[in-house]
Amino acid sequence: DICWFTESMSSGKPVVVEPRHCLGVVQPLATPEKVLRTQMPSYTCQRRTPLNHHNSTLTDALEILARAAFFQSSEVRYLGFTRAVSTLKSLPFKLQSAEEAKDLPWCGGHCKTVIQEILEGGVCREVETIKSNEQYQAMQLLTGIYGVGVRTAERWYQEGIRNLNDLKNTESKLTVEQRTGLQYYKDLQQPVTREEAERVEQLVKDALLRFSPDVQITMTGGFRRGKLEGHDVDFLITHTNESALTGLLENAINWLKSKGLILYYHMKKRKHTSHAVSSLMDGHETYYTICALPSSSSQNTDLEVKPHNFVAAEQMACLKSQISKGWRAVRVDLVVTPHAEYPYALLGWTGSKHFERELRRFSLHEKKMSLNSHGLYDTEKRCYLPAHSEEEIFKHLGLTYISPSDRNA
Ligand code: DCT
Ligand code: MG
Repeated sequence: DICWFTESMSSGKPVVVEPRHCLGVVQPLATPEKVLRTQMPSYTCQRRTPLNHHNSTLTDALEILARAAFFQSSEVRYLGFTRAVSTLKSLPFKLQSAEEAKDLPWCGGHCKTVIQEILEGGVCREVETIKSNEQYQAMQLLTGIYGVGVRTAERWYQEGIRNLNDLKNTESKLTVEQRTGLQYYKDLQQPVTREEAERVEQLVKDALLRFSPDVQITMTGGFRRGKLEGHDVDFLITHTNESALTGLLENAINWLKSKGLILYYHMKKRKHTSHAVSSLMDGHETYYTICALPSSSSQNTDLEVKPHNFVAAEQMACLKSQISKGWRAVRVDLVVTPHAEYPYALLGWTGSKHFERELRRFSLHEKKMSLNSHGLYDTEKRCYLPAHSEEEIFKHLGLTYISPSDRNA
């Protein structure tokens, strides 16, 4: 029922529910909350998931279980917990009891037990045990290094590596990407603020417009969804004239490099994946970079004038160090897309990751269509469905349009 969320969530108020006639008997009036719970659609892309929601104690705990499952490469459990998290994030009220959870998609079984423990006692023992587990802590730390995935972190852990100091002796064995990740570790751990993202946008625009005055540049990822902070800044670049895109990003990157604004980059251009094997990450020309973002002129005075007792001491030290060196390292991803694919690329790079995953699962299982950041392929009619906007893509899929700020699944 795609209408499920439209009235109720936009107003933030529960819907008025009419009595139902069933087998000739008038059923008692269900509470609006119960209707919302029992009728919640199962796919994330069929409902709104705002940035701020009502169940963060539960979602924080379940996200730890999801991460632990991810570290153990247990995809089924990872997806199970992630789907439960996403359900709770789109619930427009605070869940009161585990009994209520049983009506919600993906919130039964193991998740229900976790929800019950937290709602009744404030904490979940399993989650607390994971948080204090040495391997979990090491995996969290090591996968936080740019260029280090779960498999590498797992191998390092087995070799006895527990922290960044342990890695110093093995530096020769690291890839260039990992060495760079280690070198800028502190800066890259600091969340990028919206203000910093906007200054990065200015740098990227200055560089690109130098080579092509009509190029179109859009900030995507978490910032497009309204997040105030992110782990990086993502940009999508296109031009109505496709030939203007040839070599454009390379020129812009070289220019930024010559100004000392690029600390590291690598480019990936994967082959255009066939729609029969729809992959998560697609084949657009993508530059993964680390930029040196110059400190803003106001930053220095800000730090002296404003009381910063809400900032942790370590964070404060990092901020001070960034100011004294005059810049901070920021992860920036730049993606080039042909204009005809732009709406699909925009939808794909806006995220969230889980929203994208669900959109693709819905397309394939419910509509027999294969979706990726290049297009939408109808496997029954055997044709591609062009689109001029994100709205049109939702329409092709028979889904109500969901704005970026409601894709925070
Ligand atoms: N993406 C995806 N699948 C992946 C990785 C990324 O669909 N495996 C898409 C969705 C989000 C977008 O690319 C940008 O990725 P991130 O920067 O990793 O995510 P984000 O939502 O922008 O998170 P953050 O705010 O922390 O940068
Ligand atoms: Mg991002």
